Amino acid sequence: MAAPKVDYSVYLVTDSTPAILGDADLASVVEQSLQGGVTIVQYRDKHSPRDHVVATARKLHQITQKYNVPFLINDHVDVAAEIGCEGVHIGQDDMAFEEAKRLLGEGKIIGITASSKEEALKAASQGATYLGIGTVYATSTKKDTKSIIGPVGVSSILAALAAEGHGALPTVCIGGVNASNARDVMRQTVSPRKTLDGVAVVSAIVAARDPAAAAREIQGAVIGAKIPEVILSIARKGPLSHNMTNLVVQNFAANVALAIGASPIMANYAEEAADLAKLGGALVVNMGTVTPDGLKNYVQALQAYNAAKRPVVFDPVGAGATAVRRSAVKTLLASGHFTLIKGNEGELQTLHGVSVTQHGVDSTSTLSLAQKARLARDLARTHAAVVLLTGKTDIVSDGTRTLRVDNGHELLGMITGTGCTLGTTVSAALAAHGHVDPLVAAVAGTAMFGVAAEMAAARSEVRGPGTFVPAFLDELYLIRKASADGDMRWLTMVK
Ligand code: 3NM
Ligand code: MG
Repeated sequence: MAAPKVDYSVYLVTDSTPAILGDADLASVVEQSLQGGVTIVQYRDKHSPRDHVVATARKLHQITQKYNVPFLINDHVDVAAEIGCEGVHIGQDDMAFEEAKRLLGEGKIIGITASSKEEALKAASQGATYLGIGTVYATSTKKDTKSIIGPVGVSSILAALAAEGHGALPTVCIGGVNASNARDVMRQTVSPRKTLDGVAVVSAIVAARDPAAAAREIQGAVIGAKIPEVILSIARKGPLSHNMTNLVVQNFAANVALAIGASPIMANYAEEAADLAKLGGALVVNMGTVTPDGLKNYVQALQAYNAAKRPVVFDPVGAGATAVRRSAVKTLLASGHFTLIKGNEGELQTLHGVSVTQHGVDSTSTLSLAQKARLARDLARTHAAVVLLTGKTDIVSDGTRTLRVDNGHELLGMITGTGCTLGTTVSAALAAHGHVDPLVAAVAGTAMFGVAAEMAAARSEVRGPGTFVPAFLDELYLIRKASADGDMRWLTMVK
């Protein structure tokens, strides 16, 4: 069996010194940070005696195991071997890679620090599992840091790795990274060839008053920087977006799919679904104009895409509005698995079993942001799906990670089908990138859509909904094109 894929996005390195940890309890800080979304933990302790290191490592490992997060030990390869944790991190002055590998055996993570292209390429060719690249910014946490290389230095190391065939080697950067600059360092090092997988931090989490909140904020910054990868992947693969959608939006949805570089097909006859599912795309089931015959077709198509292991987006339009729709939702959720469920507050409350009065299919909002985040997270867990709760602020959750996207424009609410075409956009993102990370795919599709709306609305020729539509299609297309040309300036608009 292949080793489970490691998520390096929010990499916590611990520090037990009073200057950083203060009088907090390390185990409690680690646990809080895991609740906030830390994805990998390295126990780093340069001062304690060995028996203390062993005892602390065991205790922390028990905690990370509860969260299914890998636990690494800095330097003490023998301790890692003794407690059987997931691996180690070694610096340039520590044990040699081959020796560590021999001590740990197969299947363990061995990360290496690299401060230059030479060190990075050597570690990569030796077989390091990942690289910690630094020191990116000045830090007082580590006294003997070599050189401050900045985001430019990180970029040049990433470029060298990509050029030498190590484009797939995971990388994080380290040194002075915190919740405020994580977004900058990630964005400044984004390239079409190789992007950091995450950031490693010590004081930004260990010394934080609220380690969970710090971890959450860093998570958002890192995921935001992965958006271009998804946009580029849609453009490169041109995936099929198979829409079984309502009569009102078919034309618009097809145009949106084309603008972002996907290949639309509006096919409502489910006999075709098994063939279409083999083409590497994704399905959108939008029940905006549900009929008995339509429902049968949705079920058959859903099952065909499930059988082909291809993504399916569910858009339960007006879910709570009528008895027919409530029953259709039940039938669909019981008939197969949806990769992503997208809806406004009322629709998703209906799915969650809350009875809400919906007037027509338009959205109204009564929940606070925190309540919405909880609703999205709970639904995601119930249906093992990514949930996209749309509204002024969009919320995306996979049950573990919950993020907000604050892009969009009120003109989106003045033309028909923008909710439905967001479903189409996200389906293309899932088709292209869902196998890597469906949450990132959903965030990327949502952000691209919202930013395009803002850019369109800001155009001088746009004076209302009528002029907005063509400008919006243009901006979707221009974002795709700029990204393909390596111009990521639009990313600064992602909120
Ligand atoms: N390694 P903070 S910098 C452990 O450059 C470590 O290799 C570094 O701490 C390197 O996030 C560093 O508090 C400390 O700045 C990073
Ligand atoms: Mg070391």
